[in-house]
Amino acid sequence: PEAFKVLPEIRKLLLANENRKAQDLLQKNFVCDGPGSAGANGRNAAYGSYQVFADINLMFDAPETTSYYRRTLDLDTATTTVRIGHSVRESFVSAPDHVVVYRIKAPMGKLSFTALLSRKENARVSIDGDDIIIRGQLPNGATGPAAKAGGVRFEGRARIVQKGGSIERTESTITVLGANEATIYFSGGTSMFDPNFVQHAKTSVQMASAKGYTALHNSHVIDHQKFYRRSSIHLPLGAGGDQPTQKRLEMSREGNIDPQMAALLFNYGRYLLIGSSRPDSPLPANLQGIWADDVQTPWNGDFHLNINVQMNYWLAEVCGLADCHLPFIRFTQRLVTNGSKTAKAYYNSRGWVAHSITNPWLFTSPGEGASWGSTCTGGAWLCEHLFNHYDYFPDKSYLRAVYPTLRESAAFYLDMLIEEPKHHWLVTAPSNSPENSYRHPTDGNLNTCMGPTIDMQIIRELFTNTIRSSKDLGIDSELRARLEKAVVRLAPHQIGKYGQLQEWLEDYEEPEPHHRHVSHLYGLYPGNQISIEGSPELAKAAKVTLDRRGDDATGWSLAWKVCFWARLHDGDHAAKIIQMLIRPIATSNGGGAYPNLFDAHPPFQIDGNFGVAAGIAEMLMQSNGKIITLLPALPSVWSSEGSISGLRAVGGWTVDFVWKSGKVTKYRLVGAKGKRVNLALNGMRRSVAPGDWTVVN
Ligand code: FUC
Repeated sequence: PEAFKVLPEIRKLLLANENRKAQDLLQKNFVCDGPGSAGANGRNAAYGSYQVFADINLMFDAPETTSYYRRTLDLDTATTTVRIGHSVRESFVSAPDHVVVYRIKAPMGKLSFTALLSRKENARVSIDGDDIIIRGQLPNGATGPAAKAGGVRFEGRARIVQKGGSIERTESTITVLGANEATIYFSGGTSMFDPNFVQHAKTSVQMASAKGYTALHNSHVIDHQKFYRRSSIHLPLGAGGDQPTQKRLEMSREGNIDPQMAALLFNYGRYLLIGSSRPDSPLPANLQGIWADDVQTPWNGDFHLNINVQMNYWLAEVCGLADCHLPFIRFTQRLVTNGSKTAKAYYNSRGWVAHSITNPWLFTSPGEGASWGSTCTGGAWLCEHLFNHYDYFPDKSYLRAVYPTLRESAAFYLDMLIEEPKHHWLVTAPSNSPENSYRHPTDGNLNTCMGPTIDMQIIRELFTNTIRSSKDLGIDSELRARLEKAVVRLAPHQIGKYGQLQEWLEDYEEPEPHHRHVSHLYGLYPGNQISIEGSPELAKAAKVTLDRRGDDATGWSLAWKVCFWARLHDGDHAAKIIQMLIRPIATSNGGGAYPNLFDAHPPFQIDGNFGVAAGIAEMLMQSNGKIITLLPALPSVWSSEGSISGLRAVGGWTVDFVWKSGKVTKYRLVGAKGKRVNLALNGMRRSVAPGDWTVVN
């Protein structure tokens, strides 16, 4: 709680170029109180771990021996189907009815199985009337008497309704005998956000079983398609389009060109966001979305703030899922209270700050390791999402609600920035370029530094957005004036000795030139500070940086590179990286895809799935508030023909278009009446108003 007392000393050392000593002092003091994320093993610590609720196990009496097996996930109806011989199993998760539904149909009364609920730890199973119940409580990570109260409580129940045959119950299982059909309804909840979770699970199961499979499925499909059908994509058909996904991955590895695989990735990303971040979800999508399959999820299935959780939401606005962005926006607002305490304790600053990791309990301190855990722009990066939501669909009442979060973040940096001695630029100190190290001329390899490029880019954007917000709202002119003075004094982009964009304030050598983080290209994507047209020198330097980093990487890093190459208008390079992102993981040493297309860091991390969907959108359309560009980075293998509809552009536009032989043949822009926007297509520019389809000659 008194870390701020050593802050002057750390800064003094950094200003004197004594970076090793500064880092040593930081390591001792700029860490959290307690075990933090417990070395990414936090399920029994206060930090916790996102975890699987329970498994439903079905043990079949007479498993069919068959050569016919087909398993599908229909993205348009969000329904999975498994056909084994003559039996069919279908399942879906219904948001409107709060249930998991699983139906098995078998011919001629041949269906016999025993169902049970299970969980590795912290749970008990019992029968309550018609239902199997699983309930329990997680530890709270406390020691001594405080441990007794325990942590999150949970309860779920499953009901089975059969047609034909009979049902038998033991103390903890339900057996179906000789049925034609059986449907399992499961609902569960936790005490975390719902004090009535027990009753709600019970009511949901009762109501769902009364409503029945078909009616539930209808409501589910209507609800899902409200989101899913907002955009659609068509890319040229390649060989392999009708093969199972796993086979298509293998064929792609062998060099087969299958452009529709990218269409599938685009749709899958949207599907996953709709499934894991509904407008009313209490939490944003975590490192695995919601698809944890164990009690100790990798990295606790938490929210990493140095790329991961942000990447989860890169597709939200552009793909027409702005309302799925809301859980993340609300979560960011909720960080402010703890973040203000952290700002005081570590920096004696006003405003709020969050560092590299956070969790459902709104952790904002540095992590337990200062080298990775003390990045000080985690919270500011989140603020970009708050502003983007406004930029895509300007709505002043929304801006008014989120503005305090931006203002307080900006206030933090106004207090914490210091002047570096060489150029008198304003810089963060202490900080680091996320997870990467540099070679100090005399002190060896280090992380701790002043003013890494990414910090400067994020703060420049935060200040600019706060200035614009205060203008749009007509408030806070005094703060605005301070921000306007400070923003021009932030350390600028610098080009280093290799022609690369510098990652640090000094042109240090890198011990790991192929490091997965490419933080200093934040300004290229998702930021808008580097562009081919606006800053060609910097765009060139960004390209050198990417070439020096190399193409190969793991999950999210590959997805980020797709976005970078799209912004550099090199569609072929972006397509090449997509090809790497779908390498079957079994044969890849680095990143790739699991047979169900989950992205592999490895292990499974969902950010890459979301990031690549955003990258594909970026290859087809880019917008920055000044101009909308169609087909900025169309790879030659997609150029023969294609179409996309329902993309959203900054300023409240919906964009549909069709192309043939690499040229846009028609487009349609929907936007507010009376508005105009600049549109770039086929090497031309025109100012357009909202309207119906326009054919391009
Ligand atoms: C960041 C990355 C790691 C991993 C973790 C969850 O810290 O550097 O590679 O993705 O988040």
